[in-house]
Amino acid sequence: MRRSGGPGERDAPPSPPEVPAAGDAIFARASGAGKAGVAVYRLSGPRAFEIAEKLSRGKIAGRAPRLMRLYDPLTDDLVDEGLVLAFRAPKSFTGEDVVEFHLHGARAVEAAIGQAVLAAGARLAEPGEYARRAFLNGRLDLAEVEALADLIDAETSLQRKQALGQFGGRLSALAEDWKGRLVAILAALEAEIDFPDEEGVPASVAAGAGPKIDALVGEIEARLAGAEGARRLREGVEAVILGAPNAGKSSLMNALAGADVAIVSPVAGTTRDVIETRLDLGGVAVLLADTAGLAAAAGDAVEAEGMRRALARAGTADLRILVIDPLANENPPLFSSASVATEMRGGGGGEAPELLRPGDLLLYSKRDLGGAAGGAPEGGAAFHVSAKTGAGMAEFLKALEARAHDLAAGGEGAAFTRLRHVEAARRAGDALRRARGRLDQAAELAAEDVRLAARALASITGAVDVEDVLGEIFASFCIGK
Ligand SMILES: Nc1nc2c(ncn2[C@@H]2O[C@H](COP(=O)(O)OP(=O)(O)OP(=O)(O)O)[C@@H](O)[C@H]2O)c(=O)[nH]1
Ligand SMILES: [Mg+2]
Repeated sequence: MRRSGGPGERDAPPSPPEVPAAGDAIFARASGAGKAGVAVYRLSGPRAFEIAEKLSRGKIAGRAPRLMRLYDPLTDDLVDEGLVLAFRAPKSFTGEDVVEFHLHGARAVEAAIGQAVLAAGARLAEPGEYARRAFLNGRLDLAEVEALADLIDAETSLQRKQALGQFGGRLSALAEDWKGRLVAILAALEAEIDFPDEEGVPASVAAGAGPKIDALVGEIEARLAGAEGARRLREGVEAVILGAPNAGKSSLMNALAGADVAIVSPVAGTTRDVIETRLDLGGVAVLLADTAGLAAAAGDAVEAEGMRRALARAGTADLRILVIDPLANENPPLFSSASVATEMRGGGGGEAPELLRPGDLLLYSKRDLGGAAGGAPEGGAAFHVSAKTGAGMAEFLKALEARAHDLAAGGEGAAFTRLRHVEAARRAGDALRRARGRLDQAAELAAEDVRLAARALASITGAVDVEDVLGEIFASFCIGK
């Protein structure tokens, strides 16, 4: 249900990504924005050393850092004093000559150094342009570029480990290995096509290639099975808090976040929008959403829209937390959303998806006020907590963390961390299954399918067929990366 897009989505050809001139020397701040003790600036391009020397008035040489004074070549103003490091091509991040300036992290220095290098002949880098050059110069393949973006974005320990594994070439090595095996199968098939008269060849080729293709399909499928956990780990597990108005949803959200994220009030219908916060639960990022209360009937159009959004989020989330106030009269029977959805449609019939799914959590609230906790949903667990006193919260938090880890299971060491990888692997698997079916009848057709599969796998590392995704991947970087 998460999958989107039919074949029609591919109709519009992607506009060609703008490729900036590769020969320019590009300049940007590599460290984070704002005031800091030290800021790192990078200059990359064939003329990087020459441009840097216009500022340093001295020789830019080896990697050993040198303390240098930098001047604006137009005004002769002293810009700052700092460390200068030189990386000679191809042994640099971009594969080009690179000069790094480690200067004082003042905004005024940033402005001055920028002006000075521009005057000396550099231009400002586009977002992701350093990584793009690293890719084009063969320093990083596409899977590694993506992993670098993930590492920069990593917020939790497991996200960091996942990104580092990928950056270390886990997926690249796998894709290369698979591709190598396909090339060997292809060579055998082509021998059969080129020398059809050799006695006994067809049977032997089919016999030899068949099990090899089967083995590969099996490996690809095994890796695909871990892709969902990997995606959840990378993007964060989506959890949503649901319940009747005033059930204590926002109070729960605030208690979990340890901050006043959402407004809490005794007025039913306080929360109307979806409010999000991020939690780090034992290394798994959880994107927690608080929602508008689900009432049997909406008071006004805004409340109705709030309920619609809550139900929509419930449908797409990885985990639902249903909050029930045991003392309240209005606790809509939410074990199945059918009743809620039906009432929201004004009593109209029709199919509605289940609201709760196996593994979802049920939370009885306001334990400090008394009341009795009810049962647990099928395949899930129930808790009785007080957001006010914290009673029961530790136990609930432990269960929430365990669920989040279950949902992201295998993600840390997974090969396919992005939809792009999954789609390429699926294309390869489909082509191989087709090849398998044609092996006995038409070796030419089977060979063509094996070739398609190899191409699909090659697109993972960016060896072929990637022009249309390049722009998208590099645009996800900010300037200076
Ligand atoms: N005593 C007690 N009161 C609570 C607890 N949790 C929430 N409340 C109170 O219940 C009322 C509703 O709390 P909210 O957290 O705003 O409930 P909600 O489910 O977000 O409500 P809506 O946004 O209106 O749907 C407020 O007056 C809270 O102070 C609790 O654990 N103990
Ligand atoms: Mg609320």
